[in-house]
Amino acid sequence: MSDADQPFVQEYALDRDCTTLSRHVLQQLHSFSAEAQDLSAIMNRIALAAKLIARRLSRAGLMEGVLGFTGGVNVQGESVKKMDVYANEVFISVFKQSGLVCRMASEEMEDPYYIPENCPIGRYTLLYDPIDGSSNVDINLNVGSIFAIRQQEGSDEDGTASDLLQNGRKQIAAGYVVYGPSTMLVYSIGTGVHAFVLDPSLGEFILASENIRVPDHGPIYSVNEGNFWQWEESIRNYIRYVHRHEGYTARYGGALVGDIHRILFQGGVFLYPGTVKKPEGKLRLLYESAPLAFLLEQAGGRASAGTQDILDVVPKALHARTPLIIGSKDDVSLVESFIKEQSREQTANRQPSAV
Ligand code: P6P
Repeated sequence: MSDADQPFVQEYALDRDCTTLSRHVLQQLHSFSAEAQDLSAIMNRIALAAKLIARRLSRAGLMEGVLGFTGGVNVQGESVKKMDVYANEVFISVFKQSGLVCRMASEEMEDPYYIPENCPIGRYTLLYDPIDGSSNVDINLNVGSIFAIRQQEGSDEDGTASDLLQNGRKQIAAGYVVYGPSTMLVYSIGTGVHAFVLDPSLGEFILASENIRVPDHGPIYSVNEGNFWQWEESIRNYIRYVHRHEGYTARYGGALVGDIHRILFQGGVFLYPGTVKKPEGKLRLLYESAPLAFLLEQAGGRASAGTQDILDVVPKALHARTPLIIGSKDDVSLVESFIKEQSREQTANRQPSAV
């Protein structure tokens, strides 16, 4: 590198190190309006929550009271990990006294949590899964946090949060944090998908990838094949197809965020289908599937519940579940083609045969 290049490289390096999350939001919005500043500040608070969670995860094996179960069961009927509780409280703490978020809906709380001191000013709701994939925490494998931001519509005086029971196109921002070899925050405010890496030496998330595009097709299919015999025949037919055709490879980490992160960068499809016993599937709509669907659509991918886009699904309840087929648009469409084929066959079988 010639001496002449030195200043440019240094300037670029400095500018890159200054491209923090809050600055990037304002750049993306090309605005310093009150709404832009709000969104920038909210993202900054989410980044703080991520840093606090990452710090605890990095020392979990050395500290008392971090790993293992609390002995309680959450609204989902799932055993609660100590890390689930800690992470949930971190998100609440970083938004108190923020004047930003009035209401918080979490996988770990049956009802939304209100922050009254924020409500006259902050009209935003944060929907989040504080630690996704917590079964991985005790074995030091990647876990994640998932978040979505919506405007609060109406006063919600009855506390039913009924305005949250709207489809995912009401989201104004969404993203996830993946706690892996590095901690990465991936987000979108509707202007593309962008990834930041936590630089521990700065204590800041620094821009790493801008305008990420998921490939139209990829080799990965990510699904828990242990559920094979619980699926509809259409999903079993899709799995038989990828087993019998070259160019596919299975990757399943048991933690949604890590599996989605792989597909965002390498292409392919993640599936958590419904089963005959639980047609609604396992994953939650409002704070898992809808935020990830927002991101993948922003990256040129797709997310389907099987017969409709995830972003068009209207939840009947705060903790509603949905089947999820998400990733490269060609691969999501291929899965849907097997579902459509089964539907056609079922319809044909119901037709009275011509005599
Ligand atoms: P299964 C983790 O518990 C989670 O909610 C997601 O992170 C993950 O994709 C899924 O459940 C794994 O579920 O039934 O394959 O263990």
